[in-house]
Amino acid sequence: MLEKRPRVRTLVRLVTICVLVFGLATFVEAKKPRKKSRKQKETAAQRIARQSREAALRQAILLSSSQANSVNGAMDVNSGRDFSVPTVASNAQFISDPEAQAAPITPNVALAGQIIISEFRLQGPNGINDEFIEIYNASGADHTVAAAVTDGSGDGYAVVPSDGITRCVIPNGTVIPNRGHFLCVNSVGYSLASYPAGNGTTATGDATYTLDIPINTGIAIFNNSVGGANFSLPNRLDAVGATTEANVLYKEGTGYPAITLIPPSIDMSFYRDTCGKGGSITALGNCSIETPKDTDNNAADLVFVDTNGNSAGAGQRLGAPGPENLSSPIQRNSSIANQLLDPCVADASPPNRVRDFTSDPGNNSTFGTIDIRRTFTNNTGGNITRLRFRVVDLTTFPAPSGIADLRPRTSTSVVVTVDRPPCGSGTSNITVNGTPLEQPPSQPNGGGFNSSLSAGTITLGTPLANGATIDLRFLLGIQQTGHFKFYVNVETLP
Ligand SMILES: [Ca+2]
Ligand SMILES: [Ca+2]
Ligand SMILES: [Ca+2]
Repeated sequence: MLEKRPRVRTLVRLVTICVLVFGLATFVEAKKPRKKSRKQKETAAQRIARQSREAALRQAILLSSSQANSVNGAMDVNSGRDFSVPTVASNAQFISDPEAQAAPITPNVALAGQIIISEFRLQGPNGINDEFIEIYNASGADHTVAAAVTDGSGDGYAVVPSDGITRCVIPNGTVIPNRGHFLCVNSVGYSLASYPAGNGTTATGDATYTLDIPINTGIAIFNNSVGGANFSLPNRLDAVGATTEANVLYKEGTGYPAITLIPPSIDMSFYRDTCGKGGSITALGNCSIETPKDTDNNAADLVFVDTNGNSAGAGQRLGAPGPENLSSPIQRNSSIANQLLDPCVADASPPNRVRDFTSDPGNNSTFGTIDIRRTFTNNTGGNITRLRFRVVDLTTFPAPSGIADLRPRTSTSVVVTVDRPPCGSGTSNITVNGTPLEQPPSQPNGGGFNSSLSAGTITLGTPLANGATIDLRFLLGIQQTGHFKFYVNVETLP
């Protein structure tokens, strides 16, 4: 169970050196344009996929970071870069090709690494059947499922553990949006069906099964559902398995560290690193990626979290499962700009950041809170009907001395006085909306890695129009002072 860390620092040290930089990442790859002749060899579908990848690469993450020894953070331009996506030479500007867009798209079978297992667990507080397997479209474009081998009966891509018995099939014709998800759950025990997803929907399974998958068992996704010899390495799209999994077809590399201790009711998950630090609590500085990491080495790619910060043999850090399905919001870091709530004031000063020293142990804030406020702008080109933020990197439990132990908390709206440009010409009062911590899973210790916080005022009925802004706050309880970081991915609908 989570334990409070000894209070070894003096109150003087409460004047923590917390530096937060909330930087929008705008990554622009500035290589020279490719020669025209090479482009002309692409099929229409390949060109669309390439353009989508290029657009995605230009969008980068944002979030916040801390710098180890500075007191005043500055606006930092960060770029999340996904090394798992094939690098494509990019023109500086996205140039649409009407002919290509208009051409009929023939479904293409996914290649290895394009449709991957992005998160899973094989046990939960509801018992051995409290399982889910989340699939992610990493292809760089919307993907229409098209099995490589068919037998005419329910064809699609199969999710299969190492017993060889198919648990879920993603049916042919299913469209998984670019960076979208498909969720496979064990309907006997799955306990996270009410975790928020899209507009009025929750994280229910897109497909279900009922046969238990034992803990540490390897799981693969294949480009067909025919089975037998067709469940082979050439037909494998991705796999995740523990070091104890004997069948190498169902893991990548030597496997993730096997879970050796399973405390009762552990609300755990393995998810693919989406920051590039492997779930490190102490590594400061910017994230190097913003999409799920897949280097075909489970041990390096997967991060273990649970809501009590247990040490179960596979890594220890406070965090939460976050199952996503076809209806869930999609990461759009590049389309949502952010800036200081009050650009006339430094980012570490009120109202952009407020440090409250009031001890509130009951709310995971023994040493008070920090409250980070930002203004977000919708640059997607259309209405946003859902907006939430997923924690991809932070300092939290169990943080060593000198590193802050932060607990993302539910916040409610507050009225704040701001200056705003033209600076010094008068102030105004604005409402800064809260961001509730999304549950379940129950997070009695506060949020952590992979937790999500929602901008609840943005809905189908009250969307955020293109070009419109919303002022939001992120409330973080402090259980130990020190240097900190806090990075999130932005997820939206549509
Ligand atoms: Ca199980
Ligand atoms: Ca892989
Ligand atoms: Ca997830």
